[in-house]
Amino acid sequence: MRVWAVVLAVVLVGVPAPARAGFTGAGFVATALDSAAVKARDHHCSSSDVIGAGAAITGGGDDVFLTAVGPKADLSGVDTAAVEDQDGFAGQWRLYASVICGVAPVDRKVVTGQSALSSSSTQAATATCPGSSRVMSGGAVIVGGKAQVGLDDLRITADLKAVSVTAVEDEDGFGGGWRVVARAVCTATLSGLELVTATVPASSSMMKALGVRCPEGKHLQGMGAAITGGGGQARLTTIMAATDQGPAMLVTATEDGNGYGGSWTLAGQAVCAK
Ligand SMILES: [Ca+2]
Ligand SMILES: [Ca+2]
Ligand SMILES: [Ca+2]
Repeated sequence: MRVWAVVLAVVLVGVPAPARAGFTGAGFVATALDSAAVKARDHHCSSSDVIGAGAAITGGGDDVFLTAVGPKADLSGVDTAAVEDQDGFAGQWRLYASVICGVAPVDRKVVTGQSALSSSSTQAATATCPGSSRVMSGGAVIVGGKAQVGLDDLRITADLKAVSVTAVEDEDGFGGGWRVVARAVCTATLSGLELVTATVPASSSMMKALGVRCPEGKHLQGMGAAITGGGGQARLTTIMAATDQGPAMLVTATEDGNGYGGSWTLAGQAVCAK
């Protein structure tokens, strides 16, 4: 599939580390291709800082949930995890961890928000950047959920002030307690910071995908994605840097195993800066 040709063609973009803060490159690693029920993968930057991160599931179709995506809370690497759904998946699948590397702004700070531990079918958490700082990248983690909660939104607000994460229980629900965590990496010193958002038109197609590119002269710093109208029956499956296409990110989402009759949209977000 062309979408995956784009993902898999991602290459390290190696440019000398600039003295000022900003992007230096992006890359990815993957787990083994097998049918393990739970997978996690870390990734790092060899000679610079983790400034943004993403994740992707391939081969898992509508049977695997993304449960962690984004930079680690201490920014030492990336937080990437996925799990097969409640009735499992016999096929082989892979989890990709995508990292965006650069010279971190000196003032960067990680802010976290989380929902209360409960069995509410939809839960949301927001991480808001303090003062005049704004979001350069974000992340989401589903805690608990036992393979029955899907990621709906890792949304960066239009004013770049916050990361808003929403997750939803699967179609037949989940009786246990779980929570969702939102993570924002914030800075007030990155030059030319802007958010570029693109949206796939509403439809009931089983799978949706799109790429979002930074404007000429700017680099990718972080990524967001959001499903609207999925009724808890569509979930995010890719939020990944695709730097062979220039400074761009790729997002995909898919309906659950028995589909969804409603119409839904998928948005991808690229946080860009000079
Ligand atoms: Ca299944
Ligand atoms: Ca369930
Ligand atoms: Ca369904």
